[in-house]
Amino acid sequence: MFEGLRKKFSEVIKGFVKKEEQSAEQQVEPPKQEPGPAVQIRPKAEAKKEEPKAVQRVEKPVQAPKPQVQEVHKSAPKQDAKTEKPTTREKKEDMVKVSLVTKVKKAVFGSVVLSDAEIERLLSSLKVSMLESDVAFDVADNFIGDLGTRLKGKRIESRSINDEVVSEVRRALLDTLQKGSPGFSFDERVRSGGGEPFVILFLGPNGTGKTTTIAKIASRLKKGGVSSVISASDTFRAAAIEQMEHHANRIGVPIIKSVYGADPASIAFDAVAYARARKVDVVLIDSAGRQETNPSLIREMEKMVRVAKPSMIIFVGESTAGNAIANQIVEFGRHMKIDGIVLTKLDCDAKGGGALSISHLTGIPILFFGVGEGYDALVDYTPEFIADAILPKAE
Ligand SMILES: Nc1nc2c(ncn2[C@@H]2O[C@H](COP(=O)(O)OP(=O)(O)OP(=O)(O)O)[C@@H](O)[C@H]2O)c(=O)[nH]1
Ligand SMILES: [Mg+2]
Repeated sequence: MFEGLRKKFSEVIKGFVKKEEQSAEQQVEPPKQEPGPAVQIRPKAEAKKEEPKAVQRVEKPVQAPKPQVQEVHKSAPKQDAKTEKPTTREKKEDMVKVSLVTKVKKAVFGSVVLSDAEIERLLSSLKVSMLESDVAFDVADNFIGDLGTRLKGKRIESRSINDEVVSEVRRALLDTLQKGSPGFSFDERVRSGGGEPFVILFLGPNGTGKTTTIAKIASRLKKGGVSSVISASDTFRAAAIEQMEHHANRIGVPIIKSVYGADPASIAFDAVAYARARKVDVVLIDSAGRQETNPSLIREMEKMVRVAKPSMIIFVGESTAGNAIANQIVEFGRHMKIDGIVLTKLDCDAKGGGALSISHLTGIPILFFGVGEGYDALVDYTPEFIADAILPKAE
């Protein structure tokens, strides 16, 4: 689950932090040839003597980030005011002197400003890592933009560069993922029927995990004290009814079933009637796997929607299908309103790009992740779950 992103993020962040820590060490340690008092701005001639070493370090873009120079101009107006308009060379020398002052200031405050050039490199490497893991371009872009704003010009304690950078990456990731959050609680929503059963129709391509997800949700509802009945409305695939029945029996929830070839919509209708009569809270309707491109199967599904009048339609897609799921959802969405997504088999998906992108691409929230075959292997979509899985622990 997200192994690819975790590894890449870890490598990229480590590389960045290492460079920044080295740079901070150089900045924090006062140069050897000018101990203590040399902090003060000295006459040009003296500065010139030591120029080669200082100039080399300061002029490197990485070691002389913009903020240092800006900071310097703020603190050096007195000297400038006294002198006549400086020549370019004088300006350069002033920058060198000022930079030395800044270095010592940093020694006092123990903090550094990250290099803009290195931040750009970090952002670009993280973006490539995301794209390689199938994260949609817009999502990667959004994340990088947010992270750039957070890091640029940020003053960081030189001892905690790693922790600060990791936590800013995490915050940017959470912000980006927040946009895909459902904004409602599934458990509360299913209880909102007001005496009427809450009817959920599950649909999606073949073999994505619809039947297993229904079993997981029935088990979860039961544990939470919510009653449910299952409609075995896949009358198409061999053994589909027995499979659903096996799960229902193991979990201990009623199932309404018929024979192969029977009308799936009428079984769903019977299940809703059963729930109404017995005051069952939730109806979970299974359906045969179908491609969004098959018109007769789509018509059958439309009939189910008309007859069972679901309170919620959930699309079940396989995480490994990546962003192709978004196209499937858009196609299904032309015929019925999809309210939520369950992304299964995340445990088998080393990339996980779809998990980060599908809500952005479709505007439909992911409700749950399937993370295994057991009944408990269903987790709520939360930005924190993804961030925890992707980000290296701070060392
Ligand atoms: N590893 C893993 N396997 C899963 C997950 N969800 C479902 N599966 C497995 O995927 C296979 C297909 O699951 P089903 O629930 O039968 O899928 P379906 O969508 O109902 O399939 P059809 O009815 O044929 O369209 C089964 O072997 C499940 O155990 C998951 O989150 N992780
Ligand atoms: Mg099935």
